[in-house]
Amino acid sequence: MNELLDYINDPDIRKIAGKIIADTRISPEDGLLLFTKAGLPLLGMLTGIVRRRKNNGFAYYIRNFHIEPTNKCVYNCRFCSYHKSSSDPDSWEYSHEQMLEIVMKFNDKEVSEAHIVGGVHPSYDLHYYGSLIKKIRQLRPSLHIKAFSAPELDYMIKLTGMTVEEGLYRLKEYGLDSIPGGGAEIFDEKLRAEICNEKTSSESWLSIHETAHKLGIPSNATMLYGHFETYAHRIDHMERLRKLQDRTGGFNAFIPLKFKKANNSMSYLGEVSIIEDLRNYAVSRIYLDNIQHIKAYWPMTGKAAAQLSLSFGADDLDGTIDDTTRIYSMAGAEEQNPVMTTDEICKLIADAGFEPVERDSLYNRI
Ligand code: V47
Ligand code: SF4
Repeated sequence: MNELLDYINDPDIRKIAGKIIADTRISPEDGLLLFTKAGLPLLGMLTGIVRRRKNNGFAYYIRNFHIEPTNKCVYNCRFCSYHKSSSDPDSWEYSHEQMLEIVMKFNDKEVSEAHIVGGVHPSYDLHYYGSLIKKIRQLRPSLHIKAFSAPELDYMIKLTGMTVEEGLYRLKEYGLDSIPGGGAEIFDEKLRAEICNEKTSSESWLSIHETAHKLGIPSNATMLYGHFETYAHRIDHMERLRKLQDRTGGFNAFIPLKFKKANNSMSYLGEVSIIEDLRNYAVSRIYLDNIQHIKAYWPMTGKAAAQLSLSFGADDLDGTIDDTTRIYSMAGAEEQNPVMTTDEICKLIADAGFEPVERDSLYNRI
């Protein structure tokens, strides 16, 4: 392994590579240097070491489906292609019955997770969503319910007049199992004010996840990249997550979300290249040494890029999805009807040189 160090000319990068090989935590300054000075081939080798150490040659997937209760949203994030105002003819809001019908469509299918997220609806409170979860649980008791991003939770809990702790406790009683990673965007306050001024602050996002972890509700974390942010903003974002994870250990996975340009008011920015995506996966895998899994969400990346990301730190491709999400197709993703059979997902993983492992929501092998 030390031979690898002999080929690195830059003394700063050689020192950081030494730390990575020795399994020593890298600093924010090191993270920034990796982003700015390390070439992609070297990042691939270094992240390969970390990935093997953490997840061997395994690549995980899950049989899941999404429910998107509504695309009506009280907020107006500039990057979002999904939300609509209540008066918009393209807006929707499903009744409980309609959402239970979606669950029943999977009656004869082996699915282990329902992922429920949508817009922040102006009038749906915690009890509206809590009773939905309870009905889903009655219908399919073994299903893991991963639901509601921190901004949705923040709003529905406030509407009900509870504290975050009371609200999350109540939702857990209703049957909530875990929380997805959405709404984190980018934590830098100045940048956040430019792209999603109105919604849940970075401090609140982190505090909602910390409270959830303390109540025994695990969660995921995301980062929206490829817009106005600098590498320093990305490192700052990951540093805040790494610190929280040191305290709680409650994050299961980190999911980098690349800004997609279609149908939103930041379209003029365009999209970053796949090289940038791979660099970002690699540095994330190295930096977030206390988060076990890095997810490449294939409905967003496309199948080929997700496959490639497995060699740059990602170890999880999310799931079969079964054409139940619109968030990324509305933002211009190439997968307009995201669906993959388990055979397809396994082949995709095996073709990339990894061993497919079906998992449950908590990454237990099925
Ligand atoms: O928070 C919205 C993002 C997120 C765009 O936890 C956009 O397993 C790119 O969080 N370009 C919601 N991104 C999706 C999400 C998620 C997805 C998959 C798995 C999990 C998980 C969580 O989508 C939002 C926002 O960051 N988003 N618009 C866009 N134009
Ligand atoms: Fe609403 Fe979420 Fe879209 Fe923001 S990203 S406008 S909170 S649906």
